[in-house]
Amino acid sequence: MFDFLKKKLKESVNSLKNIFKTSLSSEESLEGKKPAKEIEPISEPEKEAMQEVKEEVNEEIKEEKKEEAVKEEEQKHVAEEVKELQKEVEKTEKVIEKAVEEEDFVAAKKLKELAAKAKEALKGLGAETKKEEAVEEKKEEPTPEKPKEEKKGFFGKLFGKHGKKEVSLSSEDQAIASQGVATESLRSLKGKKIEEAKPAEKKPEEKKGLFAGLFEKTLNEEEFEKFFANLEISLLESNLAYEVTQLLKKRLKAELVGKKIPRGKGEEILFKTIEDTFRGILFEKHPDEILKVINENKAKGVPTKFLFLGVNGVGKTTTLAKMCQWLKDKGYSAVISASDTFRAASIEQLEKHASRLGVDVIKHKYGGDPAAVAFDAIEHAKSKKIDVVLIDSAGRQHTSANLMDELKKLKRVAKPDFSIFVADAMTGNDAVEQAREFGEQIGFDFSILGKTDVDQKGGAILSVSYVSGKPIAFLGTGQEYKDIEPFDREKLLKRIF
Ligand SMILES: Nc1nc2c(ncn2[C@@H]2O[C@H](COP(=O)(O)OP(=O)(O)O)[C@@H](O)[C@H]2O)c(=O)[nH]1
Ligand SMILES: [Mg+2]
Repeated sequence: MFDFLKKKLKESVNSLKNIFKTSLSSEESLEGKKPAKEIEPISEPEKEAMQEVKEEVNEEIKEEKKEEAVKEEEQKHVAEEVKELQKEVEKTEKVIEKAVEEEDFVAAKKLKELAAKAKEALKGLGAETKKEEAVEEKKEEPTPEKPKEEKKGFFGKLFGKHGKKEVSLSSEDQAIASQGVATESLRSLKGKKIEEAKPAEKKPEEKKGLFAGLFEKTLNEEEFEKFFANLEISLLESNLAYEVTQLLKKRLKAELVGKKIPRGKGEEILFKTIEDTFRGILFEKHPDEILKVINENKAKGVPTKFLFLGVNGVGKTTTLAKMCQWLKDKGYSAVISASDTFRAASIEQLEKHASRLGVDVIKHKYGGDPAAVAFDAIEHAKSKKIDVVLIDSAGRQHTSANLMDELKKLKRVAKPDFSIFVADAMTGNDAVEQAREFGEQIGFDFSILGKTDVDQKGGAILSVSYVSGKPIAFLGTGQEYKDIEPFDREKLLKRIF
């Protein structure tokens, strides 16, 4: 019943992701990568490895009898550059951390610039971007050992001692590199053959904090408005009432604007806020509360009266019949009041239901006074000790003053224990408008939303109780008597989230 809404929410999540994407990375998406805090710093073994690479690279140059003296010269400088690189890691880290503290966009801008530099340098290293294929073997070289799990992290892969491999960086590594590690020093390593990572000892404590906060993002008001404008259209298309969209806007704004949102958390915050808001606007009427009243009345020897209200064709009569079955299953006796004296064949329709359900119908002529029919049905119930009176009513447009007056009279005379507003979930915002109108003019105790089995959008269910301020007791889920289920908020939310 929420297929449409779910699709729309997913789209809005993607649009939120895009906002992050454009701010964090110039061309490559960093999306889906681990949060910065999980990125490894340089461990001691890695530092040693960096040192070793100097000798090994030099060795290699000699072995291969490099003809170009310039290149040989460059190779000799690797060691110094590695040391330089270390310093720059620390320096860059501080700069970015400071920038993040001060203002996220400054940091983001910085990241962007550095990312561009890093990518350029990495291109020279023949870096691969596939995350999982961290190390790609060169055909002409001996097959090295399989890369081990621990060989994570930028430096671990860049500098290591076993296996002669071309460096291949995962996207995660590129992300790290793009945070400033790849600088001019890194650039100077272009074209060099670098050894694969030595398996670094895991030092979890060092993993934390080094780049913490780098992936944070702060949405400004303008970005939020742009994002929400699209989400709002989706929500309205899903039949959510305008009031609900505005409530969501307020809540989302409070959660997203001006707050530091760690990478990958935007989606979570978005969904959680929407879910919490939906939870807050869905009021349940537990069936036990209804049964309690019936039992209390029964103890007093009086019938419990249910009045079914709603516009034409929403499913009042069908819902009344379903409720009759539900109550009968619980052991209560019932009588039906054919108080829709307006619609052609309405009395016959009720008689059919009644005979199938094995209950009596109290009826008058067509065009008769609905309140008088209800009066008779109640008297009948009293004299026959029947537990429940189910009062049907005529549905015309909710805007019809005549109908509303007639219903007011019916309610005055019948004095129902429960006035039930029946709506067709499929009609979306119309259902919400009807709930508002019936609520204001007649007043009701709870709603039953029918045809939820054929409603793809779900917005009416989410909006009716909020707009009317009255709980939902049941959902109609089909055309059979059994197709009615107590409204369960959490179950419903699980279908969306
Ligand atoms: N699919 C589906 N159809 C329903 C449901 N409830 C009612 N209907 C159908 O809606 C139509 C109108 O129902 P009816 O009870 O006559 O509406 P009323 O004019 O409000 O009394 C009938 O064809 C019903 O079978 C439901 O929960 N699911
Ligand atoms: Mg009817």
